[in-house]
Amino acid sequence: EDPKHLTYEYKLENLEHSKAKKLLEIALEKKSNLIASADVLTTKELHEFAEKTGPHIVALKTHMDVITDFDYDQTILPLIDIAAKHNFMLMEDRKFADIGNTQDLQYSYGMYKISNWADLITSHVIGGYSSLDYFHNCGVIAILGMSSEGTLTDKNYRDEATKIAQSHPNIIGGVAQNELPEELLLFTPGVNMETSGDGKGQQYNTPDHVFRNLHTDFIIVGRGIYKAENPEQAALSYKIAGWEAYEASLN
Ligand code: S5P
Repeated sequence: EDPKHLTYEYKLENLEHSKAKKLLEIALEKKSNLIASADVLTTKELHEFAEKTGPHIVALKTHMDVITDFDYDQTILPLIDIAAKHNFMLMEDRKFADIGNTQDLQYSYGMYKISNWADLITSHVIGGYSSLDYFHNCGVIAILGMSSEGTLTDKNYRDEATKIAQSHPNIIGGVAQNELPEELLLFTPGVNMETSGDGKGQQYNTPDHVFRNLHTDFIIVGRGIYKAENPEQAALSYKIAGWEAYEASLN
């Protein structure tokens, strides 16, 4: 009988994109499916958070546009070194949502120069298939379904967006709250072991729920880690919970 959840080994063999392979290799090596969301406001906090959580995560997800003292050399260059030291990937949660030409500019220019350093980026697919053509040298994670209350990503939208994600060679997976076709990696935010919401529309599930019911591949955890009293310990707890939930979902 086929296991319900496909293994990381199977996906590593079957997926083509180098960034998808790299992510799966790190997952197997670290026994981790945890992506920590570093939604902090200063360069110092970002670097400290990356150092503390680095050993336990496969990727660090950022919103660089909330870093109040952002400076390319001060913020990005040390972060690249920390990522190399602890072997995790950098994922900029930019959620592009424009025409191809504008996304091309936003990806490579401005202060953030995302294309220089991000291994993974998030993008809406609202602009259609060819709006995604300019994201070279990174793995694109399509926003297919959102975790927030009242989101407009209804079934029809998700189905159409998923078709684009399946057919576009730059896309390695999707952010969603539902199961995806096996050729797409599934990234699930809205994960917290302590609480079911944040009073601002966010809706949380446990690691166990998202592996068992959605067959997710990677959990994305923000406040559950960076707001914890001991973020390093919290990262380790989510890493262990995520890996155990993955293993349990194979049976
Ligand atoms: O549907 C989504 C998609 C994303 S990428 N819901 C989300 O919450 N996210 C992001 O995941 C969000 O922008 C934030 O950075 C993180 C969740 O953070 P938390 O503090 O609620 O765990």
